Amino acid sequence: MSEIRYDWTVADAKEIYQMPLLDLVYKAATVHREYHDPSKVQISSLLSIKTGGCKEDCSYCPQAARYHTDVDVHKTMDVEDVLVKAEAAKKSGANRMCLGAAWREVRDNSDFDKVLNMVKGINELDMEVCCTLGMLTQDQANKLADAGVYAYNHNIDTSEDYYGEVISTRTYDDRLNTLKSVRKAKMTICSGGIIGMGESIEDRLKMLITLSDINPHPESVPINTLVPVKGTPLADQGAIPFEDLLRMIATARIMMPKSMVRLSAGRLERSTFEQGFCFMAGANSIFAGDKLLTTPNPEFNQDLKMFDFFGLTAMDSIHERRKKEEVEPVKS
Ligand code: SAM
Ligand code: DTB
Ligand code: SF4
Repeated sequence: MSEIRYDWTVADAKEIYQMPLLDLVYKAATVHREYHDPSKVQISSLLSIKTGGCKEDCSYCPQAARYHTDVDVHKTMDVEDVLVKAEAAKKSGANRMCLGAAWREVRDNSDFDKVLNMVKGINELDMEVCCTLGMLTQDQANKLADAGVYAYNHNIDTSEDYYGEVISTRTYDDRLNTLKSVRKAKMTICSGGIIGMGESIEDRLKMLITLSDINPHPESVPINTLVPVKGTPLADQGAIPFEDLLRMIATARIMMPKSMVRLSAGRLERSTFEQGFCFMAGANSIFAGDKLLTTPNPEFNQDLKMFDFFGLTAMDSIHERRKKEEVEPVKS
């Protein structure tokens, strides 16, 4: 088994990243198969429960109030409406729901109470719940965990060095502190970032090093490709070559063998074969549904066809895994 390491250096990461492309993919695929069933991909459905009007200045984000984008701003949805959406997602095959809110941080108010009730309701549908709501205090993290949140998504987005080029209204340490609270509350950590914001390859690798310094590694690592949105400062940022995405996925897989690596935003720009290459190189999670938070994503049926084509099937939710473990025969 490949060793789980928490001491990767920039030189190590570069050595991996720069391998001949097919050797890199082969190595990543080998590590992937040591720790995961390569036929299984986790499918999450994403729902924006509060859209736009955010006071942060994340320069990639269409939901920051200060940029003039076309997002349909709406206040926090009602619990019943969210549960209707969750049921619909379940009917179409999703067993995991991720709730996103355009907040800098969670406030202890009636909106937070609503979120706690959404989480309880979605768990009652036997679906796994993930939230991404911005920064948290320890008390808020504990409350989310008690309500049944399985994973908390909080991206570090890029390297510490490049962070100031992208966001000025919070620090890298603010993000890392929330991740500490998430772990302490016993939720699983989902943290990754975005490539294609003008950062260097070294910045991307440094981001992976920060993530792989977390012990144990984040259970889930989303790799987003920037979706350039009109009105944001990064609207005219050019597209990155597919090779960059593939190398990034493979390097993340090798550095964090046990983590789920999510082929996140940006799939609409990638062909079926390019996505297949990413699954080969260790990606084993996607967001499905025709919308991410505010931007388009491939149609669900198109993804199902792609899964059939590659012989992939959906991974069980935590509820399903727990049930199966319960019924497994006791070994003598
Ligand atoms: N407001 C919360 C926060 O910032 O943590 C939660 C929602 S926020 C939209 C979740 C993540 O979406 C961000 O951390 C960022 O990594 C990703 N994201 C936002 N806009 C994006 C874009 N245009 N392209 C790719 N990823 C994006
Ligand atoms: C993550 O890493 N990517 C998702 C999720 N976590 C919440 C969000 C992507 C958002 C892309 C831009 C949008 O749709 O607004
Ligand atoms: Fe707000 Fe999150 Fe968008 Fe930043 S990424 S502007 S915190 S919604």
